Amino acid sequence: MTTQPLKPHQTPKLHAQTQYWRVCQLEELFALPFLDLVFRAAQVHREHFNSREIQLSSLLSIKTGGCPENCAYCPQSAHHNTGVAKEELLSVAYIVEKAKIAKSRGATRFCMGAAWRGPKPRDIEKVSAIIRAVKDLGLETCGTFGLLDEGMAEELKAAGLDYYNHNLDTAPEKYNDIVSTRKHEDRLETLGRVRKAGLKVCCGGIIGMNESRKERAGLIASLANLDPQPESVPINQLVKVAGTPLENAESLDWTEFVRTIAVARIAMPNSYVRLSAGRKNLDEAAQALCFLAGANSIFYGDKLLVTANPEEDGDRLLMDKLDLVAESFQAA
Ligand code: SAM
Ligand code: DTB
Ligand code: SF4
Repeated sequence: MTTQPLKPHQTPKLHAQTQYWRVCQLEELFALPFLDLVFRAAQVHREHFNSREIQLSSLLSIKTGGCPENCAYCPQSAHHNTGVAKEELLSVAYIVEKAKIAKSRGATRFCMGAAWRGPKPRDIEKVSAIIRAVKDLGLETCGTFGLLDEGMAEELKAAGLDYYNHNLDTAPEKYNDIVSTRKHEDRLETLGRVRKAGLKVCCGGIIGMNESRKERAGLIASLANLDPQPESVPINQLVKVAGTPLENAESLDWTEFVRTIAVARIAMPNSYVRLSAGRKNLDEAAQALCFLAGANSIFYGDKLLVTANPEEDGDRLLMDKLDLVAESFQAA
C-alpha cells in the first residue's frame, strides 16, 4: 500500500445539510439501474473528494460485554447468550500500546468503543485520561460510549476527543423493533449534545436486519437530514452473531450493500462514508465497487469490537491493486 499522501488530510468542514431528503426520493435512487446508480455516486464522490484516498480508522473495544441495553444485533448485550464475557475497562497503558501498533500500521484515527448504555461521571474521568494519552501519539481520536448526559460531551472534547460515534442504526419507525431499552429520540438528544460541544459527528447504521428497502432509505434520510450532516457515516452490514435475536436474519445480496453506499454518498456528498462492519462477507470485487460508489473510509485491523475484520495485509494488497492510498493526517 502506498502511504505517500496525495494531499494533506483536511479537517472536514461543517457542511449545512443542503436539501431535505424525503424517503421516497432516496427510494427512487435505490431503484435506479445498478450501474447508473454507481456511476452517479462515483461522479458525486469525485466532485467532493480525492477518489484515490481512503481514510483508515482502527477500532478497539476498551470495555467489553455485559451491556444492559438489549440491541438485537449486538453480541455485547447482557440480554443475549453470545459467549462474550463481561470485562473491566482496559488500562491506559494497554490501550496506548494498541494505539501505537495501529499507528505504525498506517491508521490515522483510533476509535474506542465501550459496552455501556452510557458513561457514568467516573467513567468520563477514566476515558478522558485514555483520550489524552492516545491523542498525544498524534492520532485522531474517536469514542463510542453510548448516551451522554449534559456536560459530558464538553468534558470529552476538553480531553482531546475529535469524533463521537453514535449511530441511528435503523429507520426511526423500525427502532423499537431492534432496541426497547432506549428510544430513537434518546440517540438524537446525544447527537445534539455532541454537536453543541464542538465534537465531530460519526453517525451511521446497520443494514441487513430484515428491514425493507424503504427502511434502508429511511435510515439514510434520517442521517442525511441531520443538520449539519455527520462528518463520518459508517455503513455496517449486520455481523450475524449466534445467540443474538438477529442470528438468522436474511442475508442481503452484495448489490444491495453497494446500492446503500451509493445512496449515502449522493445524499451526503461531503461526508466520509465508511465501509464498516461486514467487510469479511464482501469479496475484493464487491469492495472495489463500494469504493467506486463513494466509500472512502474503512475499519483497518483484524478485529472490530468483538468480531473479526479482514487482515491488514489483505487490505494493503487490495488498496495496491486498486491504486488507492491511505489518507494522511497531520495532527494540529
Ligand atoms: N454502546 C455504544 C452504543 O451503542 O452506542 C457504543 C458501542 S456499539 C457496539 C457501536 C455500534 O456498533 C452500534 O451502534 C452498531 O451500529 C454497531 N454494531 C454492534 N453490533 C453490530 C453487529 N453485530 N453488526 C454490525 N454492527 C454492529
Ligand atoms: C460502527 O458503526 N461500527 C463499529 C464502530 N462503529 C464502533 C462497530 C462494529 C461492531 C461489529 C460487531 C462487533 O465486533 O461487536
Ligand atoms: Fe450495548 Fe452498544 Fe451493544 Fe447496544 S450496541 S448492546 S448499547 S454495546
